[in-house]
Amino acid sequence: MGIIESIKAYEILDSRGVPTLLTEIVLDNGIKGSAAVPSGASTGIHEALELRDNDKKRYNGKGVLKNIELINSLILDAIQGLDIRDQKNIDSILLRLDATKNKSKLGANTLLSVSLAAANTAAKVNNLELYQYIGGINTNLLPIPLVNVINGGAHANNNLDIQEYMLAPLGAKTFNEAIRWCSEIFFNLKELLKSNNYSTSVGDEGGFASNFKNNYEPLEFLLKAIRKSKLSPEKDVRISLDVASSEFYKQNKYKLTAVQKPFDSQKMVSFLSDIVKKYPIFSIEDGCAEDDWQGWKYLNSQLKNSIFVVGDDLFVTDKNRLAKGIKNNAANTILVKPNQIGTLTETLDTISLAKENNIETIISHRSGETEDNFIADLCVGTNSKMIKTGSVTRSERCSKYNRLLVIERNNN
Ligand code: 2PG
Ligand code: MG
Repeated sequence: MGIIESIKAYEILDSRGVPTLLTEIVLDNGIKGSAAVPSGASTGIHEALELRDNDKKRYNGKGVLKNIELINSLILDAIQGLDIRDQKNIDSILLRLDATKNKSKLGANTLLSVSLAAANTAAKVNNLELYQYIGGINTNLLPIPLVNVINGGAHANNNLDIQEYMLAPLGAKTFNEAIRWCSEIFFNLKELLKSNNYSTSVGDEGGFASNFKNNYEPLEFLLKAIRKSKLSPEKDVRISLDVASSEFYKQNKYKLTAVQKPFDSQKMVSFLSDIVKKYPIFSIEDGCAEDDWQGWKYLNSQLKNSIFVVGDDLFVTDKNRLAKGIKNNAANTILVKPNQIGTLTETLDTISLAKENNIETIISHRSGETEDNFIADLCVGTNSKMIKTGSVTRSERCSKYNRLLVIERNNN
């Protein structure tokens, strides 16, 4: 047994220096568990809301003291005395306390910090690794990491429209080998950028944030870096993109900076299909904007047989939006970010719906992260085929990769 006795919440900093929540649950038997929550930059308009203080005198209004107050009073009163192993009950109480459609009363950040801390604490009570607690005994699949080595869009101060250029080491025999390949490619890429007098400073997710001639040039650099690492850009390592196109969708058109005339949906899909023809692409995320359902249908019809067509802003980890996507054949893969929806139960429900409908799942970090590595366990615990958690540099990204390395090692 383990009964919730108290909760402590702290205002800590995320990887961008912005406040976020660290919440710790303490049980009557002295066992404690905690979780810290991340925060996005290219957030979808349908995401659950983050609650912040809006007190301009502190942290530019981004403080989370209000959230801490809510946790210490309203939330503690409602869940004190409950069995920590009853995650569904705890989450449904949190949802009832909020009772808004987009979690605007208590904040998805507030709810998620409590929800994930509860799961971490319950795993300890059960003497289980977190991924085993989440998924049971049939959880031994290590994911393909999608490693973001070139940053653009809202994550960098450069001229790239496409937000993320990632390595997808699909040919690696182990997770360990996948990470080694990506690290070696990262350093070869750095050499190539340096020798071309390109900047090697990095963006929010630890990938290089240089300026490039156009949106294609990073793909050429990646091909060179993969080959320089004695790997095949077809069989061993392919390329994944997060276009994050909602960011440049204005008045029903895609306004890429490099292109004079904005694209309509059809042209946007042709632009992406052309990239898939010319380069070894593994997946494309948010190729169309969050409400361009016609664009998505066309995109998926063109590309679903050759690559993973991934919905992030489109689905926002919401099972209702995913259901609409399934009905409309809008994508074959969903990006899963627990803080887009607010509780672990809702996240797991969305993953279940995806699995029942043969939609692949990619568990994902946010661009503002902490050292918390819950998503690594969530990925293994749900047998998700892929994880997206940034570059192989910056500790808030590596903490997820490092946790997966440990899980793999302990299972062999
Ligand atoms: C994305 C994420 C993570 P952000 O768009 O997929 O890479 O970015 O957290 O800024 O929304
Ligand atoms: Mg995205």
